[in-house]
Amino acid sequence: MKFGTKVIHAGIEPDPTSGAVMTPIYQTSTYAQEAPGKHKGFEYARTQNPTRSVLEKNLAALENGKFGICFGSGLAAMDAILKMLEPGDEILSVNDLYGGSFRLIRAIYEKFGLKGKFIDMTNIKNLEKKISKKTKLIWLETPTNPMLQVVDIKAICKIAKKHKVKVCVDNTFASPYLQTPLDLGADIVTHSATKYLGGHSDVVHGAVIVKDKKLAEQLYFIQNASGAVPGPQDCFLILRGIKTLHLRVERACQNAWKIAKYLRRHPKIEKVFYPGFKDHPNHKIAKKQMRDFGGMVSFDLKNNDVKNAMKVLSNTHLFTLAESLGGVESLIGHPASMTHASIPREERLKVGLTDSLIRLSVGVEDVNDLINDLEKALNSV
Ligand code: P1T
Repeated sequence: MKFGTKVIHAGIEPDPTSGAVMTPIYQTSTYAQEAPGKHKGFEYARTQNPTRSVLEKNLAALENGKFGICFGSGLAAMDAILKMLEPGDEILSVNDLYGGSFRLIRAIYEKFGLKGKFIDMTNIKNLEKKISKKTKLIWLETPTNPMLQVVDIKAICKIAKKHKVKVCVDNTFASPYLQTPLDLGADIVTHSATKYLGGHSDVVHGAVIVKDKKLAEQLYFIQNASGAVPGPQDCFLILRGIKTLHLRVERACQNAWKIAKYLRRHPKIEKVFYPGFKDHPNHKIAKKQMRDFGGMVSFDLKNNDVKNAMKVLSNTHLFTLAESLGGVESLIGHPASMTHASIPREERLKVGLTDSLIRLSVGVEDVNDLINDLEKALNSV
């Protein structure tokens, strides 16, 4: 099955009890048993839910994995992955990542004896230097949030395998339409399904996808034992969003390209971060491992002028000033005060995340209207 067919059909059959073509929302917390232990595979809705099961199968197919495991948010999904580790274990992570992911490692898991090290993995030598006997997990985001660095998943997995270290890729920014890390050797893929998978900014949800049965068993165990599960209506919304994933992401990529090129020509702009540009430092690897360059664009104004950045952020009308990304509507954000406020300033500055950086999540509107909107906002500077 090709991707555009999988999004609509993989794991999805008409409902066995009614023939409903769309997966019903099984809004129930429990299931009748004929006799103790004699049931239809569903006992209690934290453990299993038919709406969630369909979504889990669909997600597994999209990522070319075997098992999907759903959670109440992207961070709940990450939390479950980290719970597979033991005190004393070390996580090597990319040094540019979503602020909440950084915070989960630093402010929660370090208390329980895990150690997080955040390094520049665009240079593979850094990884080879830092990997040790204690390293048990490599955490990748690619493209990264918000600097849009791209790391070489295949090369990193090769090193990780040599050291028997698991690799998890947060595939939120790319979506499985643009990139399937399990095909490149990753052990685990995770998503904030709140973003491109859901696609309509109306649900918070997380997912993990793996190929390996043992890993899946551990994750299903944690899903049930810790209980951070999504409700059936949220699963329904993600299933519905996924049906147009390929169409939405394709258009977002086209729009983002045009906007990135427009911004780059603009005299008030110092730098545009977009992996599609030939002179982006990771362009070659992005071209190799992704099917297109994504719908996210970041940029900095001349002289890193914070006051001017605030003017731009306050003067768009189609681009809504808001956290999040990956919806049909375009959003504009200020990572330093919004999505990445939990990362210490000196850490942010090391990766180029200045106080004036602006991040765009480009939606699927008419691109000329979007460019006009940015033009007007830039005129306010
Ligand atoms: O918000 P939640 O569904 O819990 O997902 C967390 C998360 C995980 N991974 C990445 C790469 C993310 O970008 C996010 C959430 N990010 C935003 C809300 C944002 O605006 O960047």
